[in-house]
Amino acid sequence: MTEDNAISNKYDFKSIEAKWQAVWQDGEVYKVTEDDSKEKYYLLEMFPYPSGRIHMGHVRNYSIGDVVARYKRMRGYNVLHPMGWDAFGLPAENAAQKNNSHPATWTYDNIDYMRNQLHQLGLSYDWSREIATCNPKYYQWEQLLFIEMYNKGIVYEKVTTVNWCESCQTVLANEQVIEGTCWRCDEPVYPRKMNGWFFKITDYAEELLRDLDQLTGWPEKVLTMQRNWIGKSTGLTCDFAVADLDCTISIFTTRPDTIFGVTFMSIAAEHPLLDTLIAGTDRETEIRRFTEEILTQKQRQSVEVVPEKEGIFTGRYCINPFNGEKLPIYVANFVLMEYGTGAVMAVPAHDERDFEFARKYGLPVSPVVVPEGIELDPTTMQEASTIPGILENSGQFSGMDSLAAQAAIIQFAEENHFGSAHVTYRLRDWGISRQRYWGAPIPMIHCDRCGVQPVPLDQLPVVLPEDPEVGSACLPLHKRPSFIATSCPKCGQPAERETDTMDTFMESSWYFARYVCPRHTDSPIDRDKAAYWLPVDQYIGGVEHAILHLLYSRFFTKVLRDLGYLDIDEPFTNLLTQGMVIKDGTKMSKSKGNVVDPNDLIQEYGADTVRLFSLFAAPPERDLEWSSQGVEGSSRFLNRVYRLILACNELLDCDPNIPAQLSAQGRIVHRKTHQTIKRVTENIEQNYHFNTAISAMMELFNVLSTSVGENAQEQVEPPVIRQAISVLLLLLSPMVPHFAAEMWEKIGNTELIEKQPWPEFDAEAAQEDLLTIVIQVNGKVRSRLEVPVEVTDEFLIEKALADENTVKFIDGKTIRKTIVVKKKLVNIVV
Ligand code: ANZ
Ligand code: ZN
Repeated sequence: MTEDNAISNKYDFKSIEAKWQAVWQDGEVYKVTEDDSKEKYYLLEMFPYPSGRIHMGHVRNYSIGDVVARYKRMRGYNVLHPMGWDAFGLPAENAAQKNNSHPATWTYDNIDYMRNQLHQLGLSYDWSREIATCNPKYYQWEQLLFIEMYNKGIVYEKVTTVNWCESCQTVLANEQVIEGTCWRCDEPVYPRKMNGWFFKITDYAEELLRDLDQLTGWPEKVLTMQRNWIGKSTGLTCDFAVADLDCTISIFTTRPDTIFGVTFMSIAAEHPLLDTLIAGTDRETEIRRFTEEILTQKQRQSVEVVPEKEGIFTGRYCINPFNGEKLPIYVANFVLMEYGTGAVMAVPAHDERDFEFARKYGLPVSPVVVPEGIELDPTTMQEASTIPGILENSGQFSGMDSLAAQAAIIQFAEENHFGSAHVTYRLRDWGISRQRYWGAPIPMIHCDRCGVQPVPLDQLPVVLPEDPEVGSACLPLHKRPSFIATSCPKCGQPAERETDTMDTFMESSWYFARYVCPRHTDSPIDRDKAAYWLPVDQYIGGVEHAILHLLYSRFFTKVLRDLGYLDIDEPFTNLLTQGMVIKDGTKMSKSKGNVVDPNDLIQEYGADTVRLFSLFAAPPERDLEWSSQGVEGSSRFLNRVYRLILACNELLDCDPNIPAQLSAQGRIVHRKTHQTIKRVTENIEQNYHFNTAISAMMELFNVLSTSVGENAQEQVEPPVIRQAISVLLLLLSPMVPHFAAEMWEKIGNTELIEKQPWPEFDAEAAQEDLLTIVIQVNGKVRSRLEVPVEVTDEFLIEKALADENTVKFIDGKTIRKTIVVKKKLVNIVV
């Protein structure tokens, strides 16, 4: 092959991609405004953290989103497709410290670099809406919302025991503690007492749970994770009178059906009644020593690490109100004061923790819920029996099914006024205080005289000081005297600013709403624009955000609704969680050292090839296994389409009308064209299975390539070829937009391909011609089959073997051979 040939054999992706990116940008092709004449479609991908460079996970996420955005535009929707930066966070501080620069510099440099990378991918964003959450023009609204929430009682301050990561010097939400270690640095996390700000997300627990039922466009597994995170359970709180004292201890249980199996009671070391129980008794000193030990142990223990169960008898007893039994009261290290009532009715026969405790301290085990077909012998039981069954030794409830008994026992307690049904949630209030520098300052002021005061609204934003003070650019706010000093908005006397910054999950909890009016200066959200655009119709992102980010966004949506900004209950109608990009079976990540840099790929193959590969290699929800052959293959396909179009360019200059009568091959191409439109459309509409859509387009290409040029077997009418190629380009255009735009222009179109409607398929044209195939068994005609003209041998054999008549004549014998004569017969030899 000569040099010249080699060049014309491949399309020049570099200049083509640059050309179309400029056309889109200069023409503001993807800029949108509200337009009541069209149906809106809001497509959103999770915005990236500006870590430095985009990775294959981003490429995948954004390629998927871009196909949907471009497809919906061609279907006539007014598509909002914005992009921005989740720009606050710890990595900026770490990097700044390492490079002796400022987090803001690092962040904005990264944003510039990554914006350029996204540009090179040809993603169809409305860039006029770009936001960076570290910009005061963004977080000023977050501060305003914080104050409005404070005024409404959704924000409060309290001293709590928090999860403290020493190495990150920060408080972590429970969700950020993974098996006792920090989600970011893997170091152990310890409890610590601290003042902090909280959102009352628990006020919304029931609604957050209930509205999951509306989210029919979310994956079932994400709904389940949300449900479990909220963790609703209905139980019983019940009062047990203390013997010889005039007081009662209230317990909380989720298993009221086991109430006749209680053999002792355990209370938390911090339980307020403990003093009353032991005051003046001879065991007082010993018990106090023990509880102090538990409490210090708790302080030192890394969170979520389960200690050995320990307890001590208080010397007191209480009375089970159901059967009058006298039960010893213990202090136990595994009973939490923060949960339920801080006291537990212990049922060793049916609760693991109680069983362990009872065996250790020689307390009785008394089974009352007997699963069918199982015998529970209290002396030989090796573990608690936690499954449902039939009640025994349970007074008037004996013989009842344990589930039914729960309701009956709660009702009995309520009727007799010693207990009541009690709903609890696993969900805790959201602690949003962070002691880090690179975040939005919490807009509050502490005054010695007037207490805590919100910053007056006309003094917002409270700007994060970006000038470095003494030494370090990342000094937290509590070490910056010039930031702290202010005056009280109420009494005017010197006061101090709050120095905590907000959890960076805050910014991402409402950014989707800010995109509808990113430059709006009167309020955080323009109500009219929000009413037009929201909710987001399709949200796309990684499953790692399936719990927290989505829960917080849902919470914020409800809060924004209650503050009067929105009139929706849920932010995201449909959710797609894409799989990971993996290489040799492990997740692609810097720490694994198996990263493929999309930049290198774009340089070598062009953006369209990279996009096509990431769409073709797997359906979106599955993991995508990286393969360099796959990338090569995608590149080869595009070049083959390119050469085919060049080869038949002259044919395309013809009357576009399809003649009524077509040649045999013309009919095949025409049919395939319409079948492909149908398949691609269905694949996109039903479940975004772009991989099968691309396969369908490849099939169309294969039929076309046997119909034109030197290899053509039969002459095909030019209008049929012209239509097939146009359709192929239109269907390809959401996936490989630069390539399709260029080819579209090359075949003589003057209007942008982006402005074309999605092709309609003609059902009649897509209809298969049917053929009658003869089926023989051992050479004798036994049956006939009606099948489409275009079928594979495998399909024919499969059909033949399933045919009733054939089966009769095969008569269970072993099949030795099958012979197919194309379009005529199948012979089965037995
Ligand atoms: C009796 C019982 C019998 C229980 C049984 C369980 C099984 P979840 O389901 O996680 O909400 N509990 C209550 N308050 C506690 C506290 N402050 N610290 C430690 N444990 C506490 O857990 C509820 C169950 O945890 C309650 O139901 C109680 O033990 C225990 F076969 O009561 B159960
Ligand atoms: Zn004051």
